[in-house]
Amino acid sequence: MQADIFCRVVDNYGDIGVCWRLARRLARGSGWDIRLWVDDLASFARIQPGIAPQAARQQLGGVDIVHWSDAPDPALTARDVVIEAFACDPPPAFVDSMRRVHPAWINLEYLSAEAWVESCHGLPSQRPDGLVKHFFFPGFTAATGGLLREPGLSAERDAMQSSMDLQNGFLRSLGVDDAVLLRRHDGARTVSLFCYPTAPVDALVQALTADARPSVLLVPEGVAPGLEAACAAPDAPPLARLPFVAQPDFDRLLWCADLNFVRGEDSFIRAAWAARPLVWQIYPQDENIHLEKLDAWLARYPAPDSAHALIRAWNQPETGQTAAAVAQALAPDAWQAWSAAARHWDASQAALPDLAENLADFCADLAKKR
Ligand code: TRH
Repeated sequence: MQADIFCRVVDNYGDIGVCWRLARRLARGSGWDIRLWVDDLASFARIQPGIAPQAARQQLGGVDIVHWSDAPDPALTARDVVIEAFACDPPPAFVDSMRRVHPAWINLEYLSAEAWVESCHGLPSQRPDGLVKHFFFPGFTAATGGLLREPGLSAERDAMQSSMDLQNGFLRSLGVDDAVLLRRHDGARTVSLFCYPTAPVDALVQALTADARPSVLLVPEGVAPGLEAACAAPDAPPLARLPFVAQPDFDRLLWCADLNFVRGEDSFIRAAWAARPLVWQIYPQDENIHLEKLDAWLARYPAPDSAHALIRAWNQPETGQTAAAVAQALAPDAWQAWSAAARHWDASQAALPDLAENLADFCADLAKKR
């Protein structure tokens, strides 16, 4: 199959994060010839070392990367499949070329746990010009498009999580100093934090400082800039700042942590695949629409009430509940229950076909009907 994936970076890193992961998964896993069109190569370069932000065209990871500029190369025309991520509208000239070949046209939607997704997944939209666009919804059930998960992920994760030396060697390679690694070795809880500026991080630091079990914090550079001040308090957890790393190393970071605070869409799913307790900060939307999406996911997430309460507090900092909620969720019995639920959540999701397999099958079916 020859496919074009179109990605417009709205903000943050999730749009390119999802598209890059999908492109690599289809190129490597399904052997597709993938052309990935990206408008903002600077954001791409932040999460993928080796990306040249000025290059009109480059190859990386078996993917042909096209800078989606205002004047796309007219020689680049539609082939078998067009994947439009998050309704980003491919260039008009490219859509003209689609009218000549009538490719499978997929609109890859944002992830939601809401029930209506199942009834919309896979539906066609017939356009006046004769082209048909199909809506492909990621999701948590077999009645959706599923979630991206590479084969062999569980085994690689289990190997790393079973070895403190492997983990500390990896963290040392990211610049984490020996004092922090020693604390981990002595049983400190490792907390990773990837959040939006609105997250109540001071309350988190306060609760971790008060907790019987010491913690260490691993935080990417630029995230929660006020954290250095909060962690300067007596007995506060030491803070290790990390560089932005490529997605496979970001996965390894999540696997090294006991508790992962994540955000958006892609890191949220990658933390689930770490099979460890996670706190999700959902991408904020107007009129609190994001809280409905959060509740829809919490209804599926089999963690104890104390974990649900912490996740809600984290997404509604104005309620001032975070510090108390952290203490309750980390209490030994609650923590054990949450850890078991995290393993169950990963295993139950791992049993479903991954999004790339579902997408490849979906496009193969469409090709048969052409
Ligand atoms: O960056 P985000 O907040 O992106 C968001 C969401 O995708 C949201 O759905 C979307 O509406 C909004 O953008 C526009 O969070 P997310 O989804 O976790 O994407 C971050 C990506 O960055 C993810 O693929 C992981 C990757 N990453 C790395 O590869 N290395 C790193 O060091 C870090 C910190 C992140």
